[in-house]
Amino acid sequence: MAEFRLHCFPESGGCYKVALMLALSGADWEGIWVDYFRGGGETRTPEWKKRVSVMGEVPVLESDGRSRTQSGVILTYLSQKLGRFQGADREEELRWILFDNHKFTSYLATWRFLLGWVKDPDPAVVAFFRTRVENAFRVVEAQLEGRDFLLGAEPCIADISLQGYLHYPREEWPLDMSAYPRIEAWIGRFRAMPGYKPAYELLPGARTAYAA
Ligand SMILES: N[C@@H](CCC(=O)N[C@@H](CS)C(=O)NCC(=O)O)C(=O)O
Repeated sequence: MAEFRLHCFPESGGCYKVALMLALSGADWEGIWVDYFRGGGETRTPEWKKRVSVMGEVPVLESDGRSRTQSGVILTYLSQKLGRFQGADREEELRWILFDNHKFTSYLATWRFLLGWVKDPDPAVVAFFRTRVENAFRVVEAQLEGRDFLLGAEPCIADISLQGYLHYPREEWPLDMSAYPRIEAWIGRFRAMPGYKPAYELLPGARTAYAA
């Protein structure tokens, strides 16, 4: 049995954050596919919530005889356990993880989900989320001025957290990236790291067909 067992599905950028951390750290890990889409979703059943997480969300990481949820908590645990990607300023690192969970990943994930997995989404709702995504991208683009990574010259778990949805095919999140050259370069720095793989290559399970 692998040291780290990640409950996940391939379309989840939240799961990819954890998988990317494990892969870039060269950890001994395995992915355990969760059936998120069919039959209302395995994670939403009372049985799964009771057995795995009351929040009904993945990623879930099992290791050291414990089940951990919330990618920010999992990434913090892994950075300590593996001694990798620890930000020089842990308060600043947490600040960016919280920003990510509220404004960056959450809006990007919802916009992408509406575009790819919801039949006939309300155009006004799609436009709302796109605007929120663009606002969040502008914030990150500004932070990356004069920095290779969010906190400076070295990558930390906050960078990994925000990378979650950026390694899916561009047609799933069709933003004009010419407006965000620093974010584009920052994505490229991750692609060049040893152990890197894009989301659909790293996470187990078949990709679910688009609803449209
Ligand atoms: N803040 C959480 C968000 C996790 C999350 O939203 N996971 C999604 C999959 S990407 C999920 O399991 N959602 C459950 C649902 O929609 O019922 C984290 O970073 O771990």
